Amino acid sequence: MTFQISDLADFGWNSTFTSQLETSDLTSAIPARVVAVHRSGIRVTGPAGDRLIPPFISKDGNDEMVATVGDWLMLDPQTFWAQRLLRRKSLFKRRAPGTGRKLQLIAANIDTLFIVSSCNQDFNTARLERYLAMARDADVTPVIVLTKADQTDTPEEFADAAAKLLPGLLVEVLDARDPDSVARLAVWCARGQTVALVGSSGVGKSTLINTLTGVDQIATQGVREDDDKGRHTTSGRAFHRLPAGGWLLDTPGMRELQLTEVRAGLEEVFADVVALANTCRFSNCQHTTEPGCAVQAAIELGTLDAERLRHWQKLSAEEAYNNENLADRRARDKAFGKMVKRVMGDKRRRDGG
Ligand SMILES: Nc1nc2c(ncn2[C@@H]2O[C@H](COP(=O)(O)OP(=O)(O)OP(=O)(O)O)[C@@H](O)[C@H]2O)c(=O)[nH]1
Ligand SMILES: [Mg+2]
Ligand SMILES: [Zn+2]
Repeated sequence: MTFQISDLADFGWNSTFTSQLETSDLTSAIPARVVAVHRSGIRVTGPAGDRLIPPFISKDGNDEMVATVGDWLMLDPQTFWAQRLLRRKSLFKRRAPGTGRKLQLIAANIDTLFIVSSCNQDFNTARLERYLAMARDADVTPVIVLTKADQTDTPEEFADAAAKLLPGLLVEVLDARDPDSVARLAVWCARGQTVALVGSSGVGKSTLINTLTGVDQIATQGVREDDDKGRHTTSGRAFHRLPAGGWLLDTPGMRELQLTEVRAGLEEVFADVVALANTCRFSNCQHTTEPGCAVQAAIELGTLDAERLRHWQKLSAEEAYNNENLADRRARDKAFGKMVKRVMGDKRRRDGG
């Protein structure tokens, strides 16, 4: 069996992958896209249909060379076994919590990440920066989507504040329930494109998915409230077909993505601050009251916003904490416990107890 490259775009294939094909692939292999990974095998889809294939084990032992949702595999046309994993355009991954800190691959080959927030108290530039760093780290194009435009008199103020976070950042303000409004996202949802969403609870992700797909297939908060059987779990399917021809990837892993391993992304989003920090007199400068601190100098000059420095420090600290080995953390907590006990003991002795 052979395939037509033109049929592949229906499954999110784009030129990134065509460039990786070898002449022999055109007759001796079939591309298939991973839609789910189970312990027993991989569920794939593509021009050759849907099927469950054996797990893909790469020969080079690299822990990133494991198939994850969104990956493209080249299958043997007779046995349908995966022969090769195509190089990814993007990859969301995280370190599992625990001492081993095993690498977990969340999703591959997402083209656009819709970072969803709303025009209300959920709007928080520090959180948006965190998601932007995550997108950068994964090599995915971020688009800020601000929902509930209908619930504010000043949607442009929210849009402006978001747009300031990165030069050239794309921001869309809309009513997630209104198809005409959501149509603004269509350019990213076209054939050959894969999108994913992140954002806090209640910002309208499910509402947006329903409007984008044109089908009421995802439980929204409203539905959940009406459901007297209790919690309404969001549907288990990872891939949703979009009428514009693209795919929307919605996995539990994406939903739970935390800020981990985003140092590179953070450094890009805060490139100006990092550049300044590199010119401080002391390499271990904390940018508070040290002499020769280029960061404080810039704040005084008004070329750097003090808030921006605060965000950078907060996110860097959080990132460092997330990446700290759990064993180190336990050791530190234990040392802290001992210190508390000692201090309490000293106090009791002093008090004559
Ligand atoms: N007025 C208005 N309401 C919205 C909009 N977007 C979402 N909502 C409402 O906000 C509530 C929460 O929306 P959901 O789509 O369930 O939010 P979610 O992001 O999926 O939340 P989780 O599943 O908990 O993560 C629902 O009652 C929606 O109808 C919007 O643009 N305008
Ligand atoms: Mg939801
Ligand atoms: Zn400094």
